[in-house]
Amino acid sequence: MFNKVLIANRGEIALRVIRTCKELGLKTVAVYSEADKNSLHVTFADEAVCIGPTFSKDSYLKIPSIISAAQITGADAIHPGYGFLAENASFSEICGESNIKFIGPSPDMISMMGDKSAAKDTMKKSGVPVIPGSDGIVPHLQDGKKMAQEIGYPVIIKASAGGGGKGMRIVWEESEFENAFKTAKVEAEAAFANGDVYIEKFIENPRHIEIQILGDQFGNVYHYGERDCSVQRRHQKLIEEAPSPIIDADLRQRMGEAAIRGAKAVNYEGVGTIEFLVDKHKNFYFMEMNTRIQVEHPVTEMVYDVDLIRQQILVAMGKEVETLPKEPTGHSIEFRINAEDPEHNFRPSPGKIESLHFPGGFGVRVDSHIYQSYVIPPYYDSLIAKLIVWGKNREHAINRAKRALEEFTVEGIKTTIDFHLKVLEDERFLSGKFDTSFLDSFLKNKH
Ligand code: MV4
Repeated sequence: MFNKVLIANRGEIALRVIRTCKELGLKTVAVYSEADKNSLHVTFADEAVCIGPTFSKDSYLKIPSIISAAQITGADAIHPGYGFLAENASFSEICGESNIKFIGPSPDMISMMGDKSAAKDTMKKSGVPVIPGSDGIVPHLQDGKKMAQEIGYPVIIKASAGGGGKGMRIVWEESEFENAFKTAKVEAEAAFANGDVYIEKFIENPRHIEIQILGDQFGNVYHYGERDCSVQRRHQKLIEEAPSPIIDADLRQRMGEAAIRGAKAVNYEGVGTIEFLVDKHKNFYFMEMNTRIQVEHPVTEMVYDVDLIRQQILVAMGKEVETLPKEPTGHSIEFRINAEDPEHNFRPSPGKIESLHFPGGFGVRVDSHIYQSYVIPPYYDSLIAKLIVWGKNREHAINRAKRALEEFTVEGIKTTIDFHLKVLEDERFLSGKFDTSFLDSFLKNKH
């Protein structure tokens, strides 16, 4: 058990966690960088500690400062949110050694899932479908070439320490293999200090579908259906929804069962996400597992009527899951409102919010840390708000999203609000027939 939670994060997720902590009767401690002294998470937490200068590496990523902040305030648990230290095995380990409950997985679990090749191997061994490819990492060029020929082109070379799209190379034919293999290794070494790569069949135009799971300390693992995250640009998700327009009850059950099988095989505890690629024949394949709460968790919350952060904290306390999954009800869509200029390649648009109005009404949720006159600093993530709508069905949710986006006013900076309204006019989005290539072609045609 614990009584006081330090939130090792900033922005909307810090607020999101503080809200649930308050509802659980837990005391909260915010940490902040010098650039964030006027942030809402600082205002809304019971206590706040400045942990260092502006740059993340000197503050939100500085483990000794965060542990000290917990010790000074008597916080006996740390919630890492997403990003920053959420999937840092050393941080999880140091929390444990400092007698602070890390609200997230063990260091070993984080390390294993962070090693994409090892994670895939574990899933395969537990009976989860994986993308055909090399068994583990491929150290030598010649073996890789042979492997690729066996798999059949196109193939994709992935950095084992990568994930989220970093250090990937698609190879369409054998003549390109040598160059791709070498550059992939060099890039992986430069980016992750680990040049290990593995090879897979390249699945063309897949959908990105992820299953939300939740495990407790008694070995129970539940799944809360899927989220469709196919609307992305450069591996940055912009729109997510639940349920997926292409998943029926039968496929949901099969993907859910596969995810649970994988999670049980590693005794997974807490919230986690199993990412799958789904091909045009609706075959699904394990891609990666994320051992954190995700940005897009609210769409699952809306259709499963569950507070996932609350469940995450309860299971970290050693309690049983309160809200067991039933069938999803209605449809939910999340729109990421970023301080970016879609007219100029989504370049960051930090600065002062001169005027602000949040949409409201039935079925509309806004998770955000911004307020009128707040100055968005240029140093961190550009996410300034998440608009989450719920409707009785997809069409209802889309109509509600249109009116909510029209109500949403942010002046002083550029945002993705109008961009989302344009996507909501696109026939492919409206029909639900889109894949991970949708946004690129949408942007090519219209802008
Ligand atoms: C793939 C793939 C096709 N085939 N693997 C992108 C993020 C990283 N986690 C893995 N990714 C992909 N892996 C095989 N074997 C296509 C992608 C991919 C992608 C996946 C999900 C969402 C958007 C994407 C955009 C480009 C590539």
